[in-house]
Amino acid sequence: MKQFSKYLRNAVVFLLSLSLGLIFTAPSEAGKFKKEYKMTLNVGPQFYWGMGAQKFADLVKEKTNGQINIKPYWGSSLLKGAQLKSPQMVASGVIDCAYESTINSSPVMPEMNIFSLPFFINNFENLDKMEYGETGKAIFKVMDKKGLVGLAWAENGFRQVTNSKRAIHIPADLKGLRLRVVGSPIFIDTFRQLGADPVNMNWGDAVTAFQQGVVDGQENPVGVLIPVQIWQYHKYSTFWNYLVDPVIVYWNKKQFNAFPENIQKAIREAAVESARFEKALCRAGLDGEKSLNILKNEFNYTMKVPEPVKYMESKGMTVTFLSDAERNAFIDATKSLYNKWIPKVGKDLYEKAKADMGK
Ligand code: X2X
Repeated sequence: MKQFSKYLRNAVVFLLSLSLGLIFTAPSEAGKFKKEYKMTLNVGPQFYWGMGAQKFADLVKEKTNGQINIKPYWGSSLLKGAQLKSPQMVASGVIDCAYESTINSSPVMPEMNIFSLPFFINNFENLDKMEYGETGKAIFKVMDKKGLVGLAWAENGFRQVTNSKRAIHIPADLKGLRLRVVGSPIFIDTFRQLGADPVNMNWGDAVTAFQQGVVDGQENPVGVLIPVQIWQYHKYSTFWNYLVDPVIVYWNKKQFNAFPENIQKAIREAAVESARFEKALCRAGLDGEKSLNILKNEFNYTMKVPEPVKYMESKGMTVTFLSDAERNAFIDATKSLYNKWIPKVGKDLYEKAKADMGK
């Protein structure tokens, strides 16, 4: 009798797990997806942008009931640090998806330089108007032609200059400073125009260059400056919002379009939700209470550095903000770059961006 009830119990457990298995993995779905989807990004998990990418991977897993597993490859490790190669690699399908900066895509898609025109966008409001307006649509179209599906707008942020020599108020203060910049040509053009001595370097090499004092300075947003503890190398920072670096969540087009609709929907939603979180991290303390409240109320997340400027000052940095006159001096000094760069960006796109911003 005892033996029989044990048999019966085992049979019931077996049948139950079989039916559960059938419910959760319909046989037609089995084996349909890769074990791992590779995601590239240029920074590590401790950066705000990296935290957003991790959230994307987590949300995709959750929203697809574990069917789609994304593995982040930090620090452009799949590209051996060559941060400007991500769009080609995702377009060719060697890498499945990316949580990548527009700067890093701009050599392949020159239209992305719209965000790098010096002193063009100025603030978060203008940026949002562009991303969610005609400019954003046009950029996603450009990506589509390259074999990429744009899923959401995240952020690296408005870039601020830091250096070990002096506070920068006017273009003359930049004279002769050796500055590490990203290998996207508009950066070399801009800093040469301003009288500095810019040098191209991948981010992976840049940190070593800061440590060794090979360069005097660099430029990056607070979402990078704080995690990398820039005060260890540079005492001075000028918050000039001279250009902005959005991050786009994107996927190989062929692969994305082959996903069933419910998977596509889940991935899109995860991209948008993670980007909202990530943008709020990057803007926290720079847009009043707005992003801090988004983090608290929507994501139950308390920002570790709610006041980035004060925090950098508390680490011994001198943070400079430009007066209108100082700002105008930079605008005048970089104006001529527009003649060269608007044709590369495309006059149409430039006009769309101006219209989006109401300029
Ligand atoms: O290389 C940079 O400066 C960084 C980390 O901001 C980008 O990837 C564009």
